[in-house]
Formats: sequence, C-alpha cells, structure tokens
Amino acid sequence: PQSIYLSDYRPPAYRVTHTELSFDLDPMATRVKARLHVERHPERAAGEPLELDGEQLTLKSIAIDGQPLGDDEYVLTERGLRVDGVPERFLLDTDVEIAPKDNTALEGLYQSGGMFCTQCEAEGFRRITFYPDRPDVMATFSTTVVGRSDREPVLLSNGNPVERGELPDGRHFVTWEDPHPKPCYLFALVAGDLQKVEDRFTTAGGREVTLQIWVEEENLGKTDHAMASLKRAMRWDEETYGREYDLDLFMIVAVNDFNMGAMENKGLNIFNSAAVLTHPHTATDAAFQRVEGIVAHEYFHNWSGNRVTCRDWFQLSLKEGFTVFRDQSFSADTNSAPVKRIEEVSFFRTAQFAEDAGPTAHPVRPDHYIEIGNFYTLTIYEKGAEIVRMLRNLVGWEAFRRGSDLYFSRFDGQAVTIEDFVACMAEASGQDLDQFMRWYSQAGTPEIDAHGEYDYANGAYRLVLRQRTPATPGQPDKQPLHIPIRLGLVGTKSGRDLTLTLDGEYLGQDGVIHLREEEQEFLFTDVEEAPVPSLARGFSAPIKLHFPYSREDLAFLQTHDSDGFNRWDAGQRLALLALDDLIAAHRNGVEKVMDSRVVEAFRSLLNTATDDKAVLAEMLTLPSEAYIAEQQPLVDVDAIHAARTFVKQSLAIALRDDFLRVYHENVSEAPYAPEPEQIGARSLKNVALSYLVSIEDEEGVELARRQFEADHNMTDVRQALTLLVHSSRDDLADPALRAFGEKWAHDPLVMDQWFSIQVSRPQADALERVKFLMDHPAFSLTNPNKVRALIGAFAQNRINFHRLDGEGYKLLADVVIELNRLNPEIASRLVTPLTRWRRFDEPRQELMKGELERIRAEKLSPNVYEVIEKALA
Ligand code: B3K
Ligand code: ZN
Repeated sequence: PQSIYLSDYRPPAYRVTHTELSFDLDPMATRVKARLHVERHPERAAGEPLELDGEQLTLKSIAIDGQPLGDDEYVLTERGLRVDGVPERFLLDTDVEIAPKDNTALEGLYQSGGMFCTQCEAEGFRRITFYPDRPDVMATFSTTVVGRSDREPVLLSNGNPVERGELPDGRHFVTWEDPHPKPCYLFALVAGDLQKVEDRFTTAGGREVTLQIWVEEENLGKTDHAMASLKRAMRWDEETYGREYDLDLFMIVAVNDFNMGAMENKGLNIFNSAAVLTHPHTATDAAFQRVEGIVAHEYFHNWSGNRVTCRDWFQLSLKEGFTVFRDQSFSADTNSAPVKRIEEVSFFRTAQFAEDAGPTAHPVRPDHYIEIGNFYTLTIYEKGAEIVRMLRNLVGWEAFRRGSDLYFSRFDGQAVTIEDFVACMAEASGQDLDQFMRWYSQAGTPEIDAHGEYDYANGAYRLVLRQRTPATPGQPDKQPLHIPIRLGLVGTKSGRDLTLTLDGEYLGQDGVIHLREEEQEFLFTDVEEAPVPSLARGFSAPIKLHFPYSREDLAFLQTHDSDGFNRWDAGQRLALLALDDLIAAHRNGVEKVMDSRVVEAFRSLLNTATDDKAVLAEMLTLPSEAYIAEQQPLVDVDAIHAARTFVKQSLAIALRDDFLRVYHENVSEAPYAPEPEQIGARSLKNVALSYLVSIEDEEGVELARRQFEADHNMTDVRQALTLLVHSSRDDLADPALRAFGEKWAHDPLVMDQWFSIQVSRPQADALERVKFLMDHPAFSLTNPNKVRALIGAFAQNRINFHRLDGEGYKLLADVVIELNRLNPEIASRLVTPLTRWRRFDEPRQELMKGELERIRAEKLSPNVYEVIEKALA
C-alpha cells in the first residue's frame, strides 16, 4: 500500500454536476446503473483521461453519450476504471453488479439483518459504482431504488421522494431527488421492513420540516429521546449559529451493524442503533446523553460538513473538529456545563494524549496517509474541537460567530480547506492567526513547565512558562505554539481571585495570557497577597501543564478556585500525588500508607452542600487506571491497580458513614427522566455505592443487591450489577447476571452491556469469560457493537488484558487477524492497545511486539497494515 500526500493535491480532471442512480436490490446481485453528467474541470488541461474509482464492482456495460464502449475502449484497474479520449462534456452510463450480503466490511452497500443500508464516508461509494470518489466533486443526485414490496416496503435515499409506484413481480420503486450538490460520501440508501415515528419542526424562516426516525418494529418505543434531542438541536443551531435546515424532510435510520456511531448523509442520517435508541429500562444516563450529543452532531453537519465540505480528506478536521465543538457547546447548554467539560477533558487527557504520544500520533491536519479510514481519530475529532474552542476564546464569541457566518456564506456549496476556515476567523476578528495555524500541522501534546514566585516587597507575582512539544513520528523538531492560558491568582488569605494587572493592562480576575515564545515571563503587579495560581482554567488549551504545587496548594485550590473545572482538576492532581507514593510503595514492597490530606479533602467534599451533584460525583471519582498510567514514565499495570484500589478502599473505610448517608440522601422513587438534576443525583448516589461495595461493606452490598432488584432504571441496575460482578460476591453476582441475561436476551443493546460488565471485572477469570462468551449465541464477530462490547471492553480491563502470560494479547491479536479479513476498519481500531507496547515493562513489551509481528505476517488490509507498520517502526 502507498501513501497519499496532501502536497500532491490537484483538482479533479473531470467533475460531475449531476448523478442519476438506479438500484435494483438483491442480496447477492444488486444492479446499480449510474448516469453521470461529466465535464472537464476548468483548471485542468483538455484531453486527460477520465479516471474513476471502483472496488469490488462487476462491470456489465459502459457507454459514453449513449455509445457503448468496447473492451478495448476502457481499462479496468485494481483501483477503478480509466477511459482515454473523452469529450469535454458527456454523459457516462455504467451498469455494475454488487453483492451487499457478502459485504462484511460495512462500507458501501451492505445488509444489516434483513435491511439494506450504506456507509460511504470516506471512500465507500466506490464500492457502489464507478465514480470520482473524492469530496471535491459535488453533484446533485437523483436516485431510484427498486425493491421487493414484501421484503423492502420502505425505500429511502437523500432529499425528497418525487415518485413511487408498483412494478411487476411484487416489486416497487421510489425515486428521490436531492437538490443540494454533495460529494458522494454523503450519499445514502436504506431499504427494508422499517417503521417510522414522525414529528414536525418549523424553522425560524417558516419551513415546515417533517422529521422521521425509522426503526425495526420492536424499537418503536425507543425513539422519543432522539426525536426530542433532534428538535432541540435544530432550534439551538438556529439560535446559536443562525443555521436553518434546508429540506422538507429529515430522516434518521437505526441500524444494528454499523462501524461508527452515526453518519450525516444529506437528509438521511444513518445511526448505529446504540447511538439513537433509548429507554429508561435499557439505556443508562450516559447513553441518553450520548444519543443527544450524536443526534446533534450529525444534524449540525448539515452545515458544517454538508453545505460546506472538505476539499480533500486531509481537511477532515475542518468538518469534524468544528462539528464536535458545536455538539459539545450544545450539550453544555442543555446539561450541566461544568460536568460536561470535566467529562470531555478527562476523556481527552486519557485517550487523546495517549494517541498523541504513541506511534500513530499525527497532526490534526495530517500531511500523508495510507488509509483515510484510520484517521477518524481522537486527534482529528477531539483535538480538532479543542483548537476550534481556542479560536473561539481567542477571538471572542461575537467575532467567532461573524467568522462562522462568513465561512458559511462565502463557501456555501463548496469543498474547502482548514485555511479557508481560519482565514474567516482572522478576517472577522482582525487577529493574526498565523502562528496559531501550527496547531493544525504539529502533532504531539505540548508540555508547559511553569513556576512562579510572589514578591512580597513589591506585591508582584512573576510567572514563568516554558513550552516544549515532544518529538512525534516524522516530526523530530517542534516550533513554539500560540497557547492561550486562562488563569486566575487565588489569594491564599482571602481565598478569592485577585485582580490581574499585566504590563499595566487590567485583565480582570480571570484573564488570558498568550504564550508564544519557547519561554516567557509574565509579571503581574498590584497583587495584594500571596496567591496560588489557577492555570489553564477550563482546560484552555490541549496541553500538559506542570506546576510544582504542594499538596496544601492543591487542597486549597480544590476548595477555593472559582473555576469549577480547576477545582476538580486540583483534586485529581492531589489524588495523583498520593497515588504516585503508593505506586512506589507497591513496587518497593513497602507498606502502603494513605495520605490523610486526600481523606480530609474527600471528607470535606462529602460534607459541603452543593447544588451541582454531578460535579461532586466527578470530584469523588478517582483518576482512572488509564489516566494514572498516562502520567507514568513506564506503566506498571499491577502497581497502578493496587494503588488505586488501596486509595479507594481507604477512603471507603474512613468515610463509610458519609458515603452511606450520601447514598440514602440521593435515592429517589421519582419516575426516570434523563434530566440534569436527576442524573446528577444518580451519579452521586452510584459513586457513593461504589465506595461501599469496594470494601464489601455488608450494608453497601445489600444496597447494591436491592438496587439491582428494584429495577428502577438502567443506570441504577447497570451500576449495581457492575459493582456486584466486580466484587468477590459471586454468590450474588452470578444469579444477578443470569437473571439479567435471560431478561434481556432479545435486546442486543442491553446484551452489549451484559458482555462488557463481565469482561471488565478485575478477577483473574475475565479472559476465560471472554473466550466463553465469544461462543454465546448473542455474540457475533461481524457486529461491531458486539466486538466493542466484548473484545474492546476486555482490552480496557488493564490488569487482565496485560496478564503476564500474554494470553490477553494473544486473544486480541487472534480477533484482529480474523477481523482484518471481515472488517478492516474495526480491526485496525481494535489493535490500538497493542500499538502502545513501548509504554510497558520489558516482558510485556516483548509479548505485545510478538503479537504485532504475528499480525504483520498475515495478508493485511491497508487499514491494519498502516497501523502495524507504524507500531513496529
Ligand atoms: N462522519 C462520520 C464518520 C464516518 C467515518 C467512516 N469511516 C460520522 C461523524 O463524524 O459524524
Ligand atoms: Zn462528525
């Protein structure tokens, strides 16, 4: 496989202005007829050959302007089709055959259960028909779908239905027209025996939009939340970004077999059923929130992605980073904003930091790739969103909104670049964003070493910041970035934010300083008392910030910082310091002693009234093993697990009565609603319960058992079941698991949870359980959700995945080898934990590397090949 380079970009030789498609559906032999209205691109010379992408297509016929081409008038290659000597402007007709039923990669047209559906982004359309499969070719589409009236009563595609009718032999057809020019990656088709739930939305401009969610019959009761979320998102985008919907129909379809969360096809979003279906008894609070976020994300793409799209796939973050930022802002507005930010950042710092520090690290705008499917990453999405957030903060919301308006109006209907986007922001704000652009081209997480001192005599505080970005593959030397640091100086006497005066300029009590040099000094004057600095408030930049805080400083910030995010972060830092000592103690075989400052900090949290219970729940949550590992120079899996367990149990023993009280204070019989207040109370109660069960406190275990039995909602049931299964009380866990498994055998999304809970348990039998469950009738290697629920969840089970006998690694590698053949996109994602082998001790390194080499010896898909080569480089 060959790399593709951003620097090689050229406009296409030919573009397509209008695309007519007709599908005659059949599981093993679907016929696809395409008529493309083709013309030479004005920037390209005349006489160049027409080159179309096409994979796994059987060509039946081809004609230009109605004249069939003979075998010697075109060339079929491994990648597609070439025709020499085409006119300046012509109609191209092709007729191909494809086999959706055999399509286990779930790209292109495939069957999920009995239904046909498509996934074209990034390069799946080339598995449907011969086409210039690149985002800078934008055409209007007219699509006719023919199916069997009994098996496929519903036939959907993009845009509006314009004609339908019966055909002989029990077949029927529907024709769809999409008036908005789009790249083929936004094409969609769905056909099957589906039912719909319908609603309406009137846009600010008065357009009456019909909203439909299409599901299999048994899921009809699970669409309310997605529909409500959709309407909220539509209103929010009007009010916040001035963006209105532009068709009379908006459809969402739920499918069970789907590689990702969802896909923003124009007018016909296709969703992984896990990202759309909810019910209080089957979905947790987290799932409700995820559905809301994904529904909004896909809807927001209608502008940031569809109306204005990417020129090439190197620009992927143009649509993804911006759209993630938009969905994050939406969720923050609809839920508890501080807790949303805490969740985002804690995930980001665990998973994106690890990616940015590993062998597959890449810039937010990569400059080369082998397989674009490997670049739907946390870096492109989440770090891209952090960059957009920094831009918003740098230029301020009003200029950002003007920049956004400018971007949408200037580039409507076009395929553009990240420069185009940032240029709009620079133009609207008058700011120079040249240095800022380095965030897009430079991989790796910048580290800031900070120190400060208070000058009592002059009432000044001197803060020194030094930045460095570690080398990443292909980028040994890094340039300084423009890093906005939002900060406060918290007075140690008053406990309040002091006013910030920098170089005579008044910044308020919460200001932003700009680090642009490798090292910079900031001298704050008129600082009345000695402060503790609260740095990078709200995670104002995607950086690692080191400051030599004492534990007293951190305990102080945890109670006094006016920034909720940094209060939480101070607690995390304090816990990490204690964990560090315990990790060292474990390694050295020394007795572990709990840091009483952490206990006191928790005691005070548990005894201080709060109106945001969700934030309190986060503050009572210890850093995860994965996050702790991120902080270590070399990961000691067992020591981390032992230290974290020790801290958790010590807190539970010391504060047992407080946890018990908090539990009881937050039990509620009120009917379930996925609303912030209820969610906060439930998280708090469930965190308290997790402490109690961690020491197998009799009363705590009994509460968990009762919470499971009460069967009030899935959040509570799942937490209770998880705690029991992860404790050593198999006498309670086994019957509960059995009951749950039997009760929900018919519901694949609940069975996913049932799988995950079991294989993430810390007990030594987790691996055996994985093997056993792989033979369970509800498991299937061809269903990505099942693979994630069972194999993916096991790979996150740190002590068991990293077993010293290497059996965890071997199991993962076996599955990767199998999936490499069936579904390369999923295979290359699944292999990620093995690629991080350099982070572990010598014996584990050898074992992990051994498995990577075993995978490398296979005949690999480009997806897996690219990842393995990077991992072993
Ligand atoms: N744009 C899709 C991702 C599709 C990736 C396929 N390899 C989902 C999203 O980001 O909204
Ligand atoms: Zn997206």
